[in-house]
Amino acid sequence: MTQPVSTKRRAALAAQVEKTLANTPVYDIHTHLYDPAFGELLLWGIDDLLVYHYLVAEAFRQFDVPYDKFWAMSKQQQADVIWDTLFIQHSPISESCRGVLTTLNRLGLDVKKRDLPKLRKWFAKWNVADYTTHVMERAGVNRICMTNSPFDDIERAVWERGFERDPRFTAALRIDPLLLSWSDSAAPRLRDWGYNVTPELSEKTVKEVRRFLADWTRRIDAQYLMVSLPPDFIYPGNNSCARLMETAVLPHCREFGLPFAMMPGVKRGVNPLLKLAGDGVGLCDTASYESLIAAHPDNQFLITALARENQYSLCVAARKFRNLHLFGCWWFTNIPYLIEEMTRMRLELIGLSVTPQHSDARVLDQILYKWDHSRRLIAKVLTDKYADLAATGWEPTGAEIQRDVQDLFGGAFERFCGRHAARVAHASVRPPVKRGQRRV
Ligand code: RAT
Ligand code: ZN
Repeated sequence: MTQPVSTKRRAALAAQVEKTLANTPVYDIHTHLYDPAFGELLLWGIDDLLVYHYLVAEAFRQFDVPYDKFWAMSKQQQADVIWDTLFIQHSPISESCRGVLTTLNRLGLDVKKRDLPKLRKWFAKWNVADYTTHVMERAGVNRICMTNSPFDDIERAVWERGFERDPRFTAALRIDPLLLSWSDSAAPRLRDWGYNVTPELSEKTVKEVRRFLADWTRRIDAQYLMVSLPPDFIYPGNNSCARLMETAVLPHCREFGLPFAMMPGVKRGVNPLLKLAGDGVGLCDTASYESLIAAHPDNQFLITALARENQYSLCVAARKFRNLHLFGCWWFTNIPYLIEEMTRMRLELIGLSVTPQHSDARVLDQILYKWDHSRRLIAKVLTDKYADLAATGWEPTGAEIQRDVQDLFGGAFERFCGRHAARVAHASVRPPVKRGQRRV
């Protein structure tokens, strides 16, 4: 048997990994944050931290406030009752509650006093531009990918007006309504916006959908397209979602050299009374995703699944398809217990060709806790893996550790995206095929 590394060597490795992780900036590839030019759409500060929907769901378990009464309150009143319920009446040990405290701690605030009005005063002195820089620097995040939906009226108006982009914020084109409620919602909206579509997916309609996707891809400079999918999504399938994917979305992604991100397993509105906090989870059919990916070898796919039980089969799928890149511990899986499990399983099954985490932050300040907690867990798993290598005599060098961490924090993702773009470029410089001749 190989001999485990000495305690001293292990401690040295752990220190080196932790230092490297702490000093390597992250490209946060999926968030709900916005370029500050979007004004009020970019949420930040203590009240937004407290009314985060992850906390809302937990607070409703503890208090008796009727749903409608809670929703009728101002943001500050909601924050007050959540603070009282989850932080004062009980110890705030859930991951979302702990996250608020880590955030405050990383901002240099004293959480011991449990003084909400004083915390509010501290936030009130900031302006959004300085605060964004401050938080990103402290969180060690140098780029943030937004989630951008043309179907959101407030957001769409900002894009249409135009603004100067902050280069730290990249964009992703979110198309849930297009794929999930085509005939009753998306089709009429596209018509209103001047796209000549009908609810039936005729050739002309598909062409117009592609024109819509092209316009928005260019307008926002999308890095990828994305959709969240219900557990019952199946492929192949005779439904508008699968058909639109095949005829419009995937050809569009090929044309523009962009990956298509799928987030399977969300059951929207399990408890509609909880609004944004009311979504649940379900198992997805991994075989359908394998069929979709197998049928489209010239597309690049990003996947993060919501159900814990889907993670293993997705890792196996990723071993089969180089055009599949797994990312993040999404939403309910973003808890230490599962981040550690998923990261360990992914590294053991697919090595470093993965993006182990994204923040999904909805409030800017949350990147402080989400990356603090994840860095700690990724460090733990990586240290174990390097110690296993060292036990064979393969001593990882500082430069190798640095390279690996850069890959995990955005490098592998960018290479994956670039690989497709390179293929598109390669395809476009191929000499045209003469009539009657077959492309080989
Ligand atoms: O994690 C969340 O905040 C969820 O509400 C969802 O937005 C999810 O991340 C999504 O992108 O659909
Ligand atoms: Zn999200």
